[in-house]
Amino acid sequence: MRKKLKVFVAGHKGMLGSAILKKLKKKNIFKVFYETKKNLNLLNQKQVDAYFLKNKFDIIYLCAARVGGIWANKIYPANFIYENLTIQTNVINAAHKSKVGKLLFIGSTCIYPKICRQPLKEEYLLSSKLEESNEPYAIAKIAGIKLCESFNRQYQTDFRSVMAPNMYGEGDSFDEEKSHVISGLIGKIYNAKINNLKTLSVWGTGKPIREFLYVDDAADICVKIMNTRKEVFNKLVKPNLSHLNIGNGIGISIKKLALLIKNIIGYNGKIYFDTSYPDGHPKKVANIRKQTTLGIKSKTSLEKGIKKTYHFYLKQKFK
Ligand code: GFB
Repeated sequence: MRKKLKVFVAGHKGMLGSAILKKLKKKNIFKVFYETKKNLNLLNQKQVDAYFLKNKFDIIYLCAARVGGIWANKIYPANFIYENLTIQTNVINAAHKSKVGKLLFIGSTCIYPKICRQPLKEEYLLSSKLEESNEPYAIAKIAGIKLCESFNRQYQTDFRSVMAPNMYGEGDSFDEEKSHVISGLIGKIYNAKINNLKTLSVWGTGKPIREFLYVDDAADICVKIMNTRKEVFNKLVKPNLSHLNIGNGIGISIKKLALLIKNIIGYNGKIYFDTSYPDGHPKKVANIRKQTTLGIKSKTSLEKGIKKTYHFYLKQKFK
């Protein structure tokens, strides 16, 4: 019987980490490891080094991060840059020191410039100024890509980076202030409906365009990318341009998104746009030609994904 590969999922409680964990557990070729924050503080380099040296993992999914929507990024910039830089530095360095075979680093398409040709190609990275609203987070994630790249160049490690669009789905946070737009609007619109509110505020102008990836599809794409042989993966990237966009390449305006969620929830009040809130990136839609070359694609339509997320929200609320 072939020895099972030892896989560590850092951030297994998060939306993407829990979806990847669920997927990996279904395959019986992996022995999957994960730890609570109490047992393993990823901000503590000594703890991370000791844990990795003790377990000698074959594969690592680095899903642990400080994440949040546009407003969370505005009010907690220090947390976003410090925690993401520290966690990724500790994990990637310890992965090298403990000779981990393969690591996946996950970032988002906010790494691309504020004003940029669309759809966003990997080579547009660092071609001009970043979007102010999430610059600390974006700089941390760009540093994470460069960390993986530099270890690969110097030590021939196989540390891969994928940049996802806005993800949503089961396990998302629905906190009005800190959440991303889909989960934020689901909570707000549901409350407006049950409280019979006449109007509902949507932040910004409603004009920005976003690409949304359902979290189970994101997990499926991540696992498939990690199962891709190194020589096949390395044909798609360059030593100093090693990240890959993942997603579905489909954009929708925030206004159309809000109307879609309003119809799914069955809210009949009026939507107005509160421009005292920022818009963020005018447009963030990824060019996913490299992902497509691998024959990997997302399956869940936005409408179906929102309905599943809404049902998860209700289940959570009334459990
Ligand atoms: O998803 P979101 O918070 O983050 O906002 P970003 C997307 C767009 O939706 C912005 C608008 O234009 C928001 O102004 N919006 C409208 C709302 N109503 C709401 C609402 O009720 N809640 C929220 N959250 N937005 C994030 C980055 O940028 O993208 C993160 O800040 C990360 O760091 C993530 O990169 C993927 O898409 O603007």
